[in-house]
Amino acid sequence: MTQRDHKPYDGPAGGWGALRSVTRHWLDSQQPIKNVRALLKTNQNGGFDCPGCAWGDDPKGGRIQFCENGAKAVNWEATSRAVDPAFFAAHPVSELLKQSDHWLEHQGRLVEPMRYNRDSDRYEPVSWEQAFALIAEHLNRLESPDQAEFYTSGRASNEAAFLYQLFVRSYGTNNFPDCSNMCHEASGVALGSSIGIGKGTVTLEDFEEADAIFIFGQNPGTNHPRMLAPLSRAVRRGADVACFNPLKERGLERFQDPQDMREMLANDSEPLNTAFFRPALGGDMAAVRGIAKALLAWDRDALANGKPGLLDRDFIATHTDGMEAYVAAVDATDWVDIEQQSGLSRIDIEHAAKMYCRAGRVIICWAMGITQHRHSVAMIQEFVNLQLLRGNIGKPGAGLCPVRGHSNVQGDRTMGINERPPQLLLDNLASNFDIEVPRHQGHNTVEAIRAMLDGQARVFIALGGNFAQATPDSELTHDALRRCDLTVQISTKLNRSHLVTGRDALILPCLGRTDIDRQNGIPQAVTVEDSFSMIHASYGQLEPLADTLKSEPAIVAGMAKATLGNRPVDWDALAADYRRIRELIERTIPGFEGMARRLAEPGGFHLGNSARELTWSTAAGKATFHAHALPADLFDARVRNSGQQPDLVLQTLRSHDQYNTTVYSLNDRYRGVQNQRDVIFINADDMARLGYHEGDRVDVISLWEDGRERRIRNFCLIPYDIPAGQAAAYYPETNPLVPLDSTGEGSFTPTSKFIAVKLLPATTAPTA
Ligand SMILES: Nc1nc2c(c(=O)[nH]1)N[C@H]1C(S)=C(S)[C@@H](COP(=O)(O)OP(=O)(O)OC[C@H]3O[C@@H](n4cnc5c(=O)[nH]c(N)nc54)[C@H](O)[C@@H]3O)O[C@H]1N2
Ligand SMILES: Nc1nc2c(c(=O)[nH]1)N[C@H]1C(S)=C(S)[C@@H](COP(=O)(O)OP(=O)(O)OC[C@H]3O[C@@H](n4cnc5c(=O)[nH]c(N)nc54)[C@H](O)[C@@H]3O)O[C@H]1N2
Ligand SMILES: [Mo]
Repeated sequence: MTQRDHKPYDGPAGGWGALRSVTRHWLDSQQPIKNVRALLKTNQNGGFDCPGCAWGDDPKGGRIQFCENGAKAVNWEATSRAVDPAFFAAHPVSELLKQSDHWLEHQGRLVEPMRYNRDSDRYEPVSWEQAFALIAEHLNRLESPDQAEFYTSGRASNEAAFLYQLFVRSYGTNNFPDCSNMCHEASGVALGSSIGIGKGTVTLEDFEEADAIFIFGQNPGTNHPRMLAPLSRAVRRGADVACFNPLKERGLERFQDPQDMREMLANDSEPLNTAFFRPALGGDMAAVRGIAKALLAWDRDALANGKPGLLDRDFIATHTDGMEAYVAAVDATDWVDIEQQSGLSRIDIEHAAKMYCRAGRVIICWAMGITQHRHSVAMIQEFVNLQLLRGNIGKPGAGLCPVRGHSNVQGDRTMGINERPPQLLLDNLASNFDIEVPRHQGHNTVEAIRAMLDGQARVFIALGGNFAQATPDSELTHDALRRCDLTVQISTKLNRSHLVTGRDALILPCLGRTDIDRQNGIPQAVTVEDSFSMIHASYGQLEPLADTLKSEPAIVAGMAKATLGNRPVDWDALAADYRRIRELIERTIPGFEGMARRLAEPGGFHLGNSARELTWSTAAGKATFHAHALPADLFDARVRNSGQQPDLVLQTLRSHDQYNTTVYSLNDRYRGVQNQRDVIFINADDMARLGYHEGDRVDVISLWEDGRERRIRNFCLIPYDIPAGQAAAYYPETNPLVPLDSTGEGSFTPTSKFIAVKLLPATTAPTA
């Protein structure tokens, strides 16, 4: 095994390092030639949608449309290694549980349906019919449909998601815990209440027209590499880019476009940022409040001196509600509190405010550094407040851009994967399908875990994802899954969720985005929606690894038919031709009228966005200012009630070589980490203050009032350029530390970017 190592990385993001890394993953897939051909079809018309992130495709098409990490995602899915019945016969589950997440997924693709046998502690082959019958038997035995939980991860296509929600609602529940509960939920909640639609208002073209782009809590060099191209173009044409991130993430600093050969050969890297601000964790709301405070003060000065003001008063008068209360809240916020909570000086904030004000058109982007906090909803509402002051919504080159994670997480919501479904959707379902739809709210992810723990929920079915690892409070969550009568995982690859089983458990192997999906011999298209509300078709390109695999729509149809018979639709007929599913989507989901025709357009079609069109579906009928005071304390009272003082606040993030719980390798190139993931990034002064040295091994515990011990063991301290008082470490290894009840106010999202922790000397020897 190669040496563990850490040394600072001084190359650019992208560039030759990215090409080298892609090549390695190509070879590792064991079918490099096939995959090169497939990669050239990534995000192309007639090709497949990259199973990586939800960034949009270049509307002009052409050229290469994948990035280093997209290539990793494709090579990871399209491998010739198979996890077959012989593999399961050789490995009891208790033995597999000892393996790392990386090892498990690296074994290859799941190929046959398997059922867990408690006596042999092994998964054994089962036919698809028997598997569906077992699911139906369990579901039909429950006293209430609300005793089942139906999880979705954001790779499921629109067709699979639509069918799934139709099945689950016909069965009788809205229990749709979803990966987006852990992801951009706060964005949906905040935007819904502020502008009447829970989605971003910009399109990819807007990035070409913005005068300034503000990026909060996002690491695009790793997680949305294709975003770096529009950013680098923006900088080159003179737009400002302001980054708010406690870590100087490489992709936000310097970037080399591997798709641009001239740049590569000249070995030039584009200095990306025009300004970099390093806030305290959870401090962005205070920072934005500061920008608004400076803006309002300058506006008053200008007016007092007979100059034009800085606010867009026409826009405010015509389109907004609640500005007076908001201005009063800003006036009532002291600079002392703003500086203290944001961790930024007034001078820095005023510098950001100048960049903001001199731009006629501003886009604000954000991701998990914003959404995974206790006050995320208020924080995102503050982004909207600021944009409303300058009319920066609904005009070209300006708007709000929550940068989504999974490639179809936004589409799944649009299709109705929602534990709090809009009335309109329920009405449409009831009338189109003549069913009694459940009207009461269902469980989100955290509520689902509680329900399983309490014995209220007995069956857990997952359409993709890795529930056991992606969720908070791992020990409790694993306990919750183990209490179920039945757990079902519809998956492409082996992961820990298959090993943390209910009394009965099934693995149902499915086709992935790269696989050709034939029904009755005819290749099917599926559709997806990106971060910019563009809907387009995706066609798999590679022969499936085994003919025992089924598509997600076929699996959903199989479960539905076994459970409900031909009620309320002919499930087999729908799964036999996805155009029939799309006809139902057209009739049920607003915005999809004429879907079949509009899909034929190159690049697909835009769903439309009411806020972009200056129509406000809010309670007030206008875009709404929300006037919050800054949080009195960033720490939850339940941390304070633990009776202990935290040493540090920990954020959990992604390495460059992982996709959520999928760990491609143990390296993190841009942060200079090699062959290890059990590390804590810490400021050198904090390390000294706490009495540790570089390379020391520690246990980490988190603080919460319930007194339960949440601990991760034997992590290595890496001194890092990180603001004092903060630490960072990789997800999912850190999920045992996130208390289940530590969630965002109004969003219920686990606060994965703000965990109060203490370090203790390690109690066990290193594992590897
Ligand atoms: N290759 C790859 N691509 C992916 C994924 C992947 O795992 N791998 N995951 C996909 C998914 S589902 C998602 S949701 C996205 C995630 O995309 P990101 O949100 O970029 O993912 P994280 O690694 O969680 O990075 C969070 C960033 O926010 C910063 N941050 C943390 N706390 C704060 C804070 O309080 N304030 C500010 N200003 N910054 C903060 C961190 O330093 C880090 O740079 O990426 C998607 N794309
Ligand atoms: N501490 C901490 N926790 C977090 C986060 C964090 O930043 N910090 N981030 C949160 C976020 S943003 C998210 S989105 C969640 C992610 O949560 P999930 O979406 O549940 O997790 P993934 O790791 O993306 O799921 C990987 C698994 O999906 C399966 N899979 C892959 N492709 C397909 C497919 O096409 N079809 C099917 N059916 N299965 C497939 C494979 O078996 C693979 O093992 O995690 C959340 N948890
Ligand atoms: Mo996500």
